[in-house]
Amino acid sequence: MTNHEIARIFSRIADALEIKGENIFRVRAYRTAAQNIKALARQLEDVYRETPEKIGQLQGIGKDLSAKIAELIATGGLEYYEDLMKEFPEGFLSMLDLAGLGPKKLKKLHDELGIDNIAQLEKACRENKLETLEGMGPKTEIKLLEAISYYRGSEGRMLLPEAGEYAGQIVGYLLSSGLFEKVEIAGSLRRGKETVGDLDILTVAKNTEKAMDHFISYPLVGAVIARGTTKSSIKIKEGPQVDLRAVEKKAFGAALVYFTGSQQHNIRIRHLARKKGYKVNEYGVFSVGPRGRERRLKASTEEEVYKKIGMQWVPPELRESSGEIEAALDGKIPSDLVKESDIKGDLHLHTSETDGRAGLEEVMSAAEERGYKYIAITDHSQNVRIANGMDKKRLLRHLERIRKAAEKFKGLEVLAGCEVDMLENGKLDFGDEVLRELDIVIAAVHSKFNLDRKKQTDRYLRAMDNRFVNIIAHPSGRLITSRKALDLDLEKVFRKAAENRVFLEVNTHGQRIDLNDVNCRRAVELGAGVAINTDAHEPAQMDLLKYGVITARRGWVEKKDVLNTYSLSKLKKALKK
Ligand code: DGT
Ligand code: CA
Ligand code: CA
Repeated sequence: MTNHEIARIFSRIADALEIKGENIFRVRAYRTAAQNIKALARQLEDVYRETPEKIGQLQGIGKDLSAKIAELIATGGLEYYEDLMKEFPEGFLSMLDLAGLGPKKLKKLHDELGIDNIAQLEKACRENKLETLEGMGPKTEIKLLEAISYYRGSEGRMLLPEAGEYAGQIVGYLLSSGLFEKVEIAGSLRRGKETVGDLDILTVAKNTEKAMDHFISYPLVGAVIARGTTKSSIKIKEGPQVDLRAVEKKAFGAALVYFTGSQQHNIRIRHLARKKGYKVNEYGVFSVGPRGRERRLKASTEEEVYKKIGMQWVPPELRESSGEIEAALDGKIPSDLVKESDIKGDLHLHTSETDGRAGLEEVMSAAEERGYKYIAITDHSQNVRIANGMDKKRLLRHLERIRKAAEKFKGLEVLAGCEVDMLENGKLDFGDEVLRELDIVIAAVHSKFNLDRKKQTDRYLRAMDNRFVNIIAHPSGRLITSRKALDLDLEKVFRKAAENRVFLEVNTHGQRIDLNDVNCRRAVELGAGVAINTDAHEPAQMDLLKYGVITARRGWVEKKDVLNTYSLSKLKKALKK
């Protein structure tokens, strides 16, 4: 059971207790525990298997909750949770996944309109029934309808980091058995898509029967969907389906190309191969002689497969049939796509001064541990009240503290910055006399998401005309499962960014991945640069950087396009415009 799943169950329990009107301290205990668990760097399952007592010593997790964690890990379920869920109609609590719908509102909708599931909620919104309730109006209905359509679009798919976590655990489990010669992730996860339907794992097994038995005995299995000698599928309890295939070593490269996809990419590869007299499928590469006689060629690596077809190897992130085939045939695959090891620091980090959960020194040592050359501390400005934003006085004091704390960290340059709110009219939350005190300024939208296209675009353009602005945080404003992008003319924003040397963020926090892959590609095409940041609110979230890197790669972004690959001196020059 992953930390994600445990956290999700705890936060569901908190929701359920809150709806039932139970003691607020109990509700809070579950919520805090869920947050803490999500932020942990290590998997609780591993901690538990090594030293079970340690579970009880985790911050904010008392006796009762640690016993529940132990039950979840040991049995894959939790009786208390299952009983609690039985008190609600089927599908009732999943409405909480809709943006803008918390336990309080949900209770009201249930008590006053008898709404039990998403379909009923949708109907009630369309019939304008919510307007009869206090505190809700036409805007609530529009927002909820939007949220419902987003929820539907992503239903049954995981966010990329969640998929990565599941995959990491199961790959570890497979490798530790010693039954496999090779284990490789394929499918949409290998391509780095922002949402992933199911997991695909390709292997070479030493003994297929034993290997398949080991796979279907994965402790977290909810159901075995199929058990064969070359292919088996399981469904993880409360988790995704996992398809595992075992292939021959000499066909591994061909199989990896096939199962990595995308399907469109594969179709084109097969077509090109045929024109050259080859046949390519999941079983290998074959030369097709006269009278259709086939001879199997060696295809143990992907490189061999692409080479046979007369093209360059294509990085998995580019395999979406969006120009990579032509580029590979011409030898024009970008040679220096950004990679994780190019990143020299994270330029968007929060601390407990505003809504982060770690103190300055904790964040700095986490950065040092990751081997970063520099970071930026960028807490919120006053306009973001719910995030405990700082007014001018607090900000100036905070800057002083940042610089003081940084003295202890010799090999790490700490930039004292701020995530400054873009007000509705495009003015920034602080005047130039304050901004000039900052080493780095990130401008961001946290309110007025619904301005019309012209107003929203002008707001961005104006903010970017401020010469102190270095980075635009999460530019599109979307949240993958719950909020659509702002109505914004991104072409204009990207052009302005290029002109004023403002960098556009690829933010990996929560459900953002913003810019997404397509927008990254267009931004860079128009000459703008990007900054890949985690926006971490606790140090463990700094690990999510890799998902920003993979997204940028999907957007054909090269090292030279990324601000936080610069050397420290080049970075400083870029920030002082
Ligand atoms: P997902 O799971 O929806 O996030 O997306 P994928 O790309 O992982 O798709 P999936 O799991 O259905 O299949 C994995 C790969 O296997 C896919 O990317 C390409 C290959 N594949 C599966 N079915 C077909 C097919 O019918 N034709 C072709 N050409 N390739 C296929
Ligand atoms: Ca898949
Ligand atoms: Ca699959």
